[in-house]
Amino acid sequence: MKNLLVIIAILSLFFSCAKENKTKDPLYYSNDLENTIGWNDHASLTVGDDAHSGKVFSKTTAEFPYSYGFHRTLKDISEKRVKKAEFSAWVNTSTANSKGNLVLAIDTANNNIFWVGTDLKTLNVTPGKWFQVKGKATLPLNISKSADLKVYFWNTGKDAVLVDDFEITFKDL
Ligand SMILES: [Ca+2]
Repeated sequence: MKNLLVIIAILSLFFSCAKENKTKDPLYYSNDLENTIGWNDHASLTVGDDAHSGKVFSKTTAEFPYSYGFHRTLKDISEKRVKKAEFSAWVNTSTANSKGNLVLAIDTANNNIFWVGTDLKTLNVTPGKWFQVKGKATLPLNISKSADLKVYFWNTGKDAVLVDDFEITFKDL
């Protein structure tokens, strides 16, 4: 019994360290949107009991199709070249006809130069139930480091889609 307790203590220490290391990784970003209210003026931010985490989520609609999201210049993400990205968000559709993509886009001042989207229609979606949407991207090597990388949900339908709990992990060269 005593040995078992020691093993449990060691394991819990290991897992708490693993989590801490992840949040300290400069190439890892997460946002549960809980601390955005009052500090970020984004029309989609909504307070309600139906969030995936806490009380705050991003509600996309035909009127406000773009969710709250990530936006950073490539050179500020890493001094080296950003090579890969894995991104995810939790999504809750209101109907079976809800449409949209979880998007990673890279834009210069005037143009979109790279775009990857995970389309809801490729997933087995149950309306009213939170599920995690994931995407992956390998970035082209010839893009300017002053371009902006964005991750967001784009609602392309007529019905509301709720979004919460973003995670992004970059890999650099
Ligand atoms: Ca939340």
